[in-house]
Amino acid sequence: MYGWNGKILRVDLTNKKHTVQTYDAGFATTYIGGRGFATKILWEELPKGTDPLGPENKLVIAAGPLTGLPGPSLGKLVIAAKSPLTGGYGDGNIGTIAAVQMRRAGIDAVVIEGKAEKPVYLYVENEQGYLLSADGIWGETTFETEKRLKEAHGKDVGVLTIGPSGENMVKYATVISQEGRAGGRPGMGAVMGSKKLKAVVFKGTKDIPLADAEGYKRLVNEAYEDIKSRDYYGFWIRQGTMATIEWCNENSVLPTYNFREGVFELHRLIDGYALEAMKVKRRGCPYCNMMCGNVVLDSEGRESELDYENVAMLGSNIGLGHLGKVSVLNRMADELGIDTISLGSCIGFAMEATEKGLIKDGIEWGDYEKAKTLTQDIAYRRGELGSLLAEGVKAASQKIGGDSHRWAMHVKGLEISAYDCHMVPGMALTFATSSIGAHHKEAWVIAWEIKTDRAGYTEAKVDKVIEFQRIRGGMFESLVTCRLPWIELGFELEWYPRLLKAASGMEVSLDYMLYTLADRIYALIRAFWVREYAQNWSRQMDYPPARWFEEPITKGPYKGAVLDKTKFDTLLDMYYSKRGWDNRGIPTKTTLEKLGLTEVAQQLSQYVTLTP
Ligand code: PTT
Ligand code: SF4
Repeated sequence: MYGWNGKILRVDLTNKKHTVQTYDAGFATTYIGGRGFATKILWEELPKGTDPLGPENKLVIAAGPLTGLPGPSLGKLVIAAKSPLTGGYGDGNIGTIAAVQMRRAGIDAVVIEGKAEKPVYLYVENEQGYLLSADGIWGETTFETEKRLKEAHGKDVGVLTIGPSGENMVKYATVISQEGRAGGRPGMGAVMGSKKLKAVVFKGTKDIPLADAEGYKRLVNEAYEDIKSRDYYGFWIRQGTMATIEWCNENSVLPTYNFREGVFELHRLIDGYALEAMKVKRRGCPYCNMMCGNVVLDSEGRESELDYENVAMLGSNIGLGHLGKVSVLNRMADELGIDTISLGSCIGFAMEATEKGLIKDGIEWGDYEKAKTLTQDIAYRRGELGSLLAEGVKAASQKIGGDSHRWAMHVKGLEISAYDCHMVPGMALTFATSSIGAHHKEAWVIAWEIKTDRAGYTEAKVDKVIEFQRIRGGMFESLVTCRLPWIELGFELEWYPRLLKAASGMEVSLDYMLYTLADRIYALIRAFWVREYAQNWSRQMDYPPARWFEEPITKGPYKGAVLDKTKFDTLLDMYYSKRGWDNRGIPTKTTLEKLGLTEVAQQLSQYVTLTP
């Protein structure tokens, strides 16, 4: 095989063993890589009811056939496991030199199971895995851990690490690399912590086998030139994802005061221009020529890498209009290994609960000093409030009661990322149907929606959500390449099958990736959720929070706007029907069989009655 290495490293932490599993071209083309591999492995190998924080859970670190090759924005990885935050399928995507080194180590994925007796880290070099003691780094921040591991193994190694929050199994602990790359929002860091696995270090010296090395090189040179020639390139390099703050505020979708509003009075103090005034450098993922990691010096004089989601959730969403201070919270989240979106949502939730008298001695809107202390408390599960919020907003609302479940901003337990949806039903459908719980990553329809027919509940919106899910959640997450060249600069999707053909020699068409592979992945992930929740599964799992239906926004151009529940239900019905799922959101037997998932249908029917 070319392109794929055809090997997966299996590591058992309990028995301190590793093996190399080979796979063939059939498996490679059926699942491609990344999320495709992860869904297949987790569906087959995790029995229903697996404890996400138990040794039986498996952590899958998976690349795709283009990952790690020189080429535009190809240095990404998927990290997946059963999520401790949602109880369903969880994954995240991270851009890191670890992706390149893993592939150069001769493997395409690592599957880690069991639990170490004492804290360890996994060192992988050229198909071999070594479990080494994490004495001296357990308890350290992600930045310090990566620094020490590079001192020990060389500055070129790739490191994926958790911080104290992962060690303490904070339910939204994430995995960090290179002091500013993060992946695995639904608690992938907590899964590592539960296994007493502090880090995974990759080093490889092998060449990735290419079918047409010369042709691939020519194509990649052309692709890099193409990206640089795009109109938006110059501005992208200046602000990256941070340009979104201004756009969101203008369009009244900037999450503000725990998603009560869509405009923030201090937005100018945290927007892309504020970033430009503070920026000291750029960094990003390997092989990328449109690097978007904008680094500033925060209010404590330390470097912090900013992205839109981080700033919106730790800025406007908690009422903090000071970019230097937001940057401190962001950098703390990276050092401690906590997801910024969930952290901002949890802090905003606590602020609202304080205002409403549901929490005593809580935290006021915009209180920066307390937000800093609370971030530490969450990471170390200290104190009543820190421990409460370490479980995520869904669990916190169940505990504090009152009407807080109406404004606990999550879907399926995963906190909503930074777009207020009082007045964008298509984006609300994105959050509702995202395959890991509320995340924008799979269908960022909001820009298109605002440009076309903002208020409508139309079939076109359902089609757009599915189209984007196929491209972003299916194709990009399986090839495991960065989707931003396509989204931000219009780099055409047709480049990817061409690159894949040159790398692997295989004709894998765009249509195949979008309509067969992606739909198979979505059905399989849905089956995973339904198997877990069984009789407790219902379409209620696919609803956005009550706030967007019940509490109109009170400011800005869309004052008075709320979502319409009946019309939202119509959107959801259309979505199910187009996906070939029944009105509970469960794939029908026919759909599963059509996608080559006959055995999945058989298994699933043990837990729920399948619609023929
Ligand atoms: C992603 C989510 C996002 S999406 C952001 S900012 W974004 C937040 N970043 C965090 C962070 O930083 N530190 C932290 N402690 N927590 C964070 N949580 C949030 O995590 C990221 C870029 C971005 S920046 C985006 S949109 C794109 N995401 C891609 C994706 O998902 N798939 C893909 N094929 N390409 C993508 N390209 C872009 O990558 P999750 P990264 Mg990320 C510091 O992790 O779990 O998927 O959630 O990977 O290397 O940091 O690059 O405005
Ligand atoms: Fe990484 Fe940004 Fe480049 Fe994508 S565009 S590969 S997220 S640096």
